[in-house]
Amino acid sequence: MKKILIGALAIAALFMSSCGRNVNKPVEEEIVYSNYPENSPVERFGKLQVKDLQLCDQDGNPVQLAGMSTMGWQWCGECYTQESVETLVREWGISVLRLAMYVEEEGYNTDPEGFRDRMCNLIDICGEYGIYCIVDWHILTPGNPLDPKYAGAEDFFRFIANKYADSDHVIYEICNEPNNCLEKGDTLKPWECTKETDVTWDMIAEYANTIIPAIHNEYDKVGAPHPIVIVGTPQWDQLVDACLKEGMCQGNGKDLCDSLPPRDARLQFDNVMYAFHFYSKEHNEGFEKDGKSDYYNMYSYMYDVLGKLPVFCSEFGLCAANGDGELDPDRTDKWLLMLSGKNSGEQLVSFCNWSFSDNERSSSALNPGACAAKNWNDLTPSGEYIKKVLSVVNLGKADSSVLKESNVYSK
Ligand code: IDC
Repeated sequence: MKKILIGALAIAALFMSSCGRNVNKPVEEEIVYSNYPENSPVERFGKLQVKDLQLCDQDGNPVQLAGMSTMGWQWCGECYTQESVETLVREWGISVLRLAMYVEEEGYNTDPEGFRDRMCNLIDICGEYGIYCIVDWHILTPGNPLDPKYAGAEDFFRFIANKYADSDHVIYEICNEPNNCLEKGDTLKPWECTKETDVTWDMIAEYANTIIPAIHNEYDKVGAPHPIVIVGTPQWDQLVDACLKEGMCQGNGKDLCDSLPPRDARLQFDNVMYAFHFYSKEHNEGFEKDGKSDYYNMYSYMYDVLGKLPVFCSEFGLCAANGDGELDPDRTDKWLLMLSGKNSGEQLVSFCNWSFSDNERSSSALNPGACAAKNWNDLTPSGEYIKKVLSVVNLGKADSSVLKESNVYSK
């Protein structure tokens, strides 16, 4: 979706109609025609930017995007079509779709060109409906973005940035969930990590300091403002403020994290945001462990972080981090209310729900078989909840069954 400047055309027309006489009425405002649909999110907000802590529209007003994340296209590719995106826009009211492109896990590395084409196709569909999309380089195992398995990142991002530098709706997420797992178990216990190493903020920063300039370079070539780039943070996007602390704080050791000396290792680029992911059944106010009740309170941690860094919540689920099991809507309310400004920075944090898919896990918004049947509203309990949330946040519809004020987290 390109923007066409018609200011120049308007001047030419004035000259012609005045038969070459000097036209002394200057064209005061450059008229910009955008072919994003009228009243669509991108048409209204334009090119996004980060000001201080806040994601803002082109004019500097705060913006909160809310939408869905895809699952892996290699597993449920039939869920992502022109028709499903249209339903998500028109009936669910999403303003952003995260395009999760796994790199390992049978993803991009098996067919780089095929996956890249699919990415472009989905970017184009999002543009056609005037919603933002997130180009997610979805690394998972190994969890180090510098791993040789991810060596294709720079070429991939150069290609996308070159193609879309003059489009306003493309956001970049340069690495999903950095984490310490290098290798997963065999087929008997595929979820078990068999080899670990520390993946620190400094390693992520080294990666970001290569990829972000590569993206920016393509935008600079056409004189376009730099796009929003979301950067992953250690421990599956949970140690969000690692760039403000010396050393590595791992696990849920609150005392350890709090005692690390402060530093400023933020990335030195405009329009950078830090990724945060939560799964409410697991990441919440903490729970008892070994008889102790002072376990890590993620709410309290993020409440503070949101006053320090611009954050984008590109993934969250109502269930546990394995994407399955019991849902916790009340605790999800608590998180989403915090993201909607009830935090120390009064920051409006954009979010995407995991996931728009129809597999058998409880995090899927659709029931198994829904995508093959093109039944885009065959909702699971998670899907029902999130569809209501989106209508409250994006469409401003009152629905007291979600985002209950009684669930506000207060410090
Ligand atoms: C999970 C999928 C699952 C797939 C697995 C691949 O739900 O079907 O087998 O990935 O290893 C994340 C990750 C995301 C996970 C999701 C749910 O970003 O890739 O998807 N999750 O476990 N972080 C926390 C949870």
